[in-house]
Amino acid sequence: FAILHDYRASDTMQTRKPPCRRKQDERMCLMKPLQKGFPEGFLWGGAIAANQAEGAYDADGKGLDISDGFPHGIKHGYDPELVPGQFYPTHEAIDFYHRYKEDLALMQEMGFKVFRTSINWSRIFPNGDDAMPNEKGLQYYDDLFDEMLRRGMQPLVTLSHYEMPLALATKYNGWVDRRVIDCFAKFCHVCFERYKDQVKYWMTFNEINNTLKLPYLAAGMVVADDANAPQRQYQAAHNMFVANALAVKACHEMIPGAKIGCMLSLSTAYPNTCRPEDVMETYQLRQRSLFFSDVMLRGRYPSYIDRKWEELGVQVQMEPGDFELIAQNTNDYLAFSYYMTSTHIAGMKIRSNTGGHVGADNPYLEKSKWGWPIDPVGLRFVCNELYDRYQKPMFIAENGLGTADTIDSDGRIRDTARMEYLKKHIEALQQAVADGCDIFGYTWWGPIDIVSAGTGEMEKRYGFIYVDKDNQGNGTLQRRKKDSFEYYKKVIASNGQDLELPAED
Ligand code: BGP
Repeated sequence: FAILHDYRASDTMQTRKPPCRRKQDERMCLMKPLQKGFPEGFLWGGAIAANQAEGAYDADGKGLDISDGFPHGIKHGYDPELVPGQFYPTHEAIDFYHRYKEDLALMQEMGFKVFRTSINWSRIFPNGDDAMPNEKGLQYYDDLFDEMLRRGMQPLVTLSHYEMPLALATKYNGWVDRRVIDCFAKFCHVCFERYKDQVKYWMTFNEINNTLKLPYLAAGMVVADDANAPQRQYQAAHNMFVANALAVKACHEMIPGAKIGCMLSLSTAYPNTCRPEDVMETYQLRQRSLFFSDVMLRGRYPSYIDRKWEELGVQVQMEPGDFELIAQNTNDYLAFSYYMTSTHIAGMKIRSNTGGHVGADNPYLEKSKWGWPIDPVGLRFVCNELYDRYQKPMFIAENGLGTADTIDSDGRIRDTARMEYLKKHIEALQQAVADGCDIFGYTWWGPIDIVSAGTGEMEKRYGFIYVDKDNQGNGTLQRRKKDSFEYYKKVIASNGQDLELPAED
């Protein structure tokens, strides 16, 4: 990546070159100098998803998407019929659709270099398989990306963040059906053509590995879990791999210099004990996730999947040319979300939420108010694990703390826990960079409060900016800075060097 080459060639770096003491050390001198701080040009920013922030769920020709029918978050079942009078959190969300200028001005004030959001597929193709795209939807993102650029932020765009048009999900059972590949390829083509001058950083599917854990959410699979679930999930995964490869190919052909990543949920699990069975099974659990990046970054199916499929009775339908396409069109970088770690005991039921695996408690870790264990060292561990495995540039696309915030009588929001979480995770990231991991950006999840994907709550807040809205939909939608706003601003201004927390008052 250009920015990475730039920083390695910079003067500051050259002055840190280790001295050659002995002749045999000369070989060492050819190695790149140790990266201490964050590289110059590091992309600091924040990330949201269209469906969790925009609202305007039926404005300007938008169709329903898979997130629109859930009163309590998108993992809690599926209902294509909207019930009159029922409150649906995504329908208004924080009205980012109409207020993005005000919100991006605040992001600019914090010094954001990058802003990650998604293009809601159902704004562009309301039914997913329409003959023509919806111009009003296209225009909205045109204006949005222009505004980001005007404010000094690179748009980082997710093409599919839990927003499949509902019509495709019901007609085809989501990604289980190969015909969805053409619909997605057309959507990508339209986006690349329209935004090729504005967007240089792309990613295909948000947390694609959730296809095995939260299949409705990640793959639009409306048919409930049953004995055939693994067959359908792996079939959906293959279809998404083909679609991913087509998107990579089109992106490279249509937008010279653009980078397109894959994106996974890579919060991890440790073995609960040193019992070899726990260790082995935890490793296999990790393979369930890394299977996805193995295919998309290495360009081939890993050998361990044959046995897995045989045990599960899975037979994935593939077409001639699929392997070549996947092999020739691997992603440029690995983006991932990291929230927490859990622990695994051999034989335990595998459960997940939007933060990752939900396993057995780790006595060494504290938990957030929503029960997510807080583990900054785990972030360093995961970065090392992934860089050792792929040697591809990495982007931390989501990391954050969802918690309850209250406004004090003086009008301030003292979100100390959020600042502590941020500080510790940036320190861990800095360690990972010093370990040699090639990391080019970090986007805090939910820099402004948005709707929770997992539970549909507003009051599970991640933001540096508070939004006046509660879980029932009451509130003025007024924005207000929390204490963490100034803190993140300082972190960015110092390129991750000044992490000192403000004195409590
Ligand atoms: C990730 C999703 C995001 C986001 C985040 C936090 O899995 O990519 O969309 O929502 O989790 O989860 P939640 O909103 O449930 O707290």
